[in-house]
Amino acid sequence: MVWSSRICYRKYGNFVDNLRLYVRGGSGGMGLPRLGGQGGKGGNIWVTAKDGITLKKIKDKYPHKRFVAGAGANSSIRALNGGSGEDVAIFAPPGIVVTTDEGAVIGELNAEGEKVLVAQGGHGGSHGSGFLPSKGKAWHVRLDLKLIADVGLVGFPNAGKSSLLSTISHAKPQIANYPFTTLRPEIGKVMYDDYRQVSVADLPGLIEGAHMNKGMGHKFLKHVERTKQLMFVVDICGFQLSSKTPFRSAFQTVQLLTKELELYKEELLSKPALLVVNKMDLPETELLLQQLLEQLENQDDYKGLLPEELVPKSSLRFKHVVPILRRNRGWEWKS
Ligand SMILES: Nc1nc2c(ncn2[C@@H]2O[C@H](COP(=O)(O)OP(=O)(O)OP(=O)(O)O)[C@@H](O)[C@H]2O)c(=O)[nH]1
Ligand SMILES: [Mg+2]
Repeated sequence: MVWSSRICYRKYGNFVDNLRLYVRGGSGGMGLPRLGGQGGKGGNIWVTAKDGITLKKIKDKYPHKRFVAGAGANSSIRALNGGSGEDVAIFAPPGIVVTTDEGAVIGELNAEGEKVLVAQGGHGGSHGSGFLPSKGKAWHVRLDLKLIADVGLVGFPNAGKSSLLSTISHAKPQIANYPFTTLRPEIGKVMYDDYRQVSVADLPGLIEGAHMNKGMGHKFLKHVERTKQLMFVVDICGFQLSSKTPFRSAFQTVQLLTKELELYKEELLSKPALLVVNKMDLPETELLLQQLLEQLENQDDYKGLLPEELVPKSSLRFKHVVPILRRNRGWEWKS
């Protein structure tokens, strides 16, 4: 690998893929021994799946990360049965697993509306408990975004994502010279000599307007959300979906991919990213590569290459830019 780190780099780490919260169910209310009155039950705490929420939003909105449900009312002469304490709902994105601090699974949220009880309220005091209430459950829980893979391949159709995965792992994705060959994610495991493993998700190609559900749209972008790092793959010769759509150069495809991620969820751009420049074995690509590197280093100077509304607000800075080429058998890092 030769072309490492020519381009330098924003700070990463804004993307939140897990969160630790303190939750406490409400205490029960006191019973009333004299009249046999029952105290109210303490409120529960639920984690409820809601689209459009991210773990980062929860963190920003509740920096203390502490949730306490309402206490049950004491039994009184006027209200022998004390009222229940108020429940608390913590809204979280679908696609998370809720665990204890030790990692035991409490529940999973896969679709909007599903909910998991994370802290039960205490019982109200009653005859059975000598009219003394109990406290609510108090502990830490974790919300973990379910990652489909460590690395997600992000690129326009036909860029060579599946080809790359088939070379670096044992996965056998379908490869063909037409767009939208890959219709669903496929995971390949890359094993290093020291037995470390990295999982790489081959994802369906992305097109302009994906954030508005064009092409594979949301389905695709949702998977990008569930990877730790992004690996952009671009065809050095550029991309044209059809004769009716404009031709896009490699640099423009990088900008457009960035824009689609930005429009879908800006947070995605804070993941560490790598750029693979593919098909460097094709003729006259050396010059195109030089041009691409120049454009990546001075992105602001080349904003005018796309209509303003298609240019990302801030450019993505890649940790590495890696040109690769295909030789007779397999792929090689360009050297
Ligand atoms: N010359 C050359 N062709 C390549 C290279 N990598 C991939 N291809 C060809 O490009 C075409 C598309 O490859 P795929 O791997 O299917 O592309 P993809 O990005 O997975 O495409 P979608 O699944 O449609 O998004 C195939 O015909 C590949 O043989 C390369 O490094 N050099
Ligand atoms: Mg593919």
